[in-house]
Amino acid sequence: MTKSIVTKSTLLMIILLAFIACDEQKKKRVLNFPKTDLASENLIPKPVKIIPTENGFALDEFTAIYTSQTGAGFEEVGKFLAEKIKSKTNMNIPVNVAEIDHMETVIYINKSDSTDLAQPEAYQLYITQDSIILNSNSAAGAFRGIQTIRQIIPETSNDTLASNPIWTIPTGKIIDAPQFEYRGAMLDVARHFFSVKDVKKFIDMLAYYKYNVLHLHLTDDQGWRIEIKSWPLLTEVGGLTEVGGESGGFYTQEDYKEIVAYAAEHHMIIVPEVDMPGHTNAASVAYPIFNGNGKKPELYEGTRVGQSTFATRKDTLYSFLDDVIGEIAAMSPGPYFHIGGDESLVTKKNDYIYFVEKVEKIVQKHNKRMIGWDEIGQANINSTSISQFWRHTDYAKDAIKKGMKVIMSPANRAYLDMQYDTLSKHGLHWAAYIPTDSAYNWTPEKYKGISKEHILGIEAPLWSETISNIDELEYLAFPRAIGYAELSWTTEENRDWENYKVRLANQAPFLDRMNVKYYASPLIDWKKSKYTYKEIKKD
Ligand code: TNX
Repeated sequence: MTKSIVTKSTLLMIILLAFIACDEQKKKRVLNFPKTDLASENLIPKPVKIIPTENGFALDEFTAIYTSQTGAGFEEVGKFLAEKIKSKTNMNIPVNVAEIDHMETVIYINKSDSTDLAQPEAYQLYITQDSIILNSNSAAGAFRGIQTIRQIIPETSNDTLASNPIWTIPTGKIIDAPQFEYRGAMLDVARHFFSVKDVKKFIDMLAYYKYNVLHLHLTDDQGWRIEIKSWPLLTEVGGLTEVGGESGGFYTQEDYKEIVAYAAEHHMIIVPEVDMPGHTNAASVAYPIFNGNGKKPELYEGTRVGQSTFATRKDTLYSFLDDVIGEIAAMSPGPYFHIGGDESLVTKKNDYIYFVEKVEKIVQKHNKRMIGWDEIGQANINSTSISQFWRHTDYAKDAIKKGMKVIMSPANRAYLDMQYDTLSKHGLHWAAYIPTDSAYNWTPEKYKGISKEHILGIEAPLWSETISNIDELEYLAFPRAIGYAELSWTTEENRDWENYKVRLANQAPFLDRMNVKYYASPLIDWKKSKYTYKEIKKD
């Protein structure tokens, strides 16, 4: 087994070296490229450094992909790239095929141990006329690198002297790595349920912009959306409803595993959230013994918050939660488990603190780091737990005093469910109106005096009180989620609204090809858009 791997990878290496060395053969075609400029490509997020060399690499039917055979996951990254090239250009590019009749250009995805690439998810691209070499230390870094390649393949082929269609890629060098290790979006599947297919499409879009986290808000007053085998009524009863009176829905454990696996193929993790001790009406309808608000729980389809609580002093509650957290943790390979903890308005403060401290232990027992909304900063919890800052600066700072890291999601800047302006078809505006520029134009690295060293990353939450299908989801998420991708990845000195705005305008052909029903903000001069601002105003 080992022997055959070595033989195969040696063979590929020989082919590659022969290819790189053999100049005579390669120059068979005279390609008439206009001068290119890698630096003016519409890359989002903007890379750390781009050094253009003004030539062209020809991606065409004579291109082949080779990958490291020894680095775990590299071949899959190569296959992923081939699949995306196929859907953009309709060409079948071979991956790690040893014998090719007529090969002109090569994309080589290489595992490199260079110290330049020590930072997680770092990658470097060297693009010359006949080869693209993508170096990374890990498959995750290589995966981020191929998103850059995808973004610089033009939407259409160009005319050259060659007889076959050619997609010209500008030559040069790109050096890149993310500024934050946690780059997330959240989807609330509790207020309205979204199918596995919808979630996968959202993952497709997020991965293209180098996100690595999708947080799923799996439970709330209006619905419980994840099957728990040891407590079946959670979904059988608690999954029946959603906001507005439509029937709800839930993920079976198989569905959830399918989402987790799909995320993993995109080098993303799922952060599962069970929101508690408030936001627990659906669970309490299923198992009234855990209800702590003194009222008879009934299924709820409205949008008020802060009415429900678990009975936090009941010991049986914690064996129930041990089962729930245990089952979900076992299906979630990521390091985090989110316990919610927000807006527990009818839980007494002492009871709330008691609850968070007990639940932290359960989360740790299942080998996960606890994340909670910023209110958890009131409890005496461990420095390995994480506070998600959404509203209360003081609580976030309390968490920092305990040595905890913070995820930045301030509602007035980072909430995808806030309306763009007074004309927005969907969304709320309790925290702010967030037009496309104000979503981008802020500095999460030093927001409200929280400094970068305390920040794990950024997350843009999409609450679903006002949206019930994928088109509405996309209207609120895009284009703003593209801006949050850049805030998470690109450092402050490398960001600039005027420059970003042009790159964003040029995402339109991709968004249209993906059939994403984005909001065509009038602040952006969209390159080509099916949806005009006038059309939006008319509905
Ligand atoms: C506040 S943000 C909430 C959610 C709502 C959201 C609507 C947070 C931790 N809690 O329950 O869905 O506002 O914008």
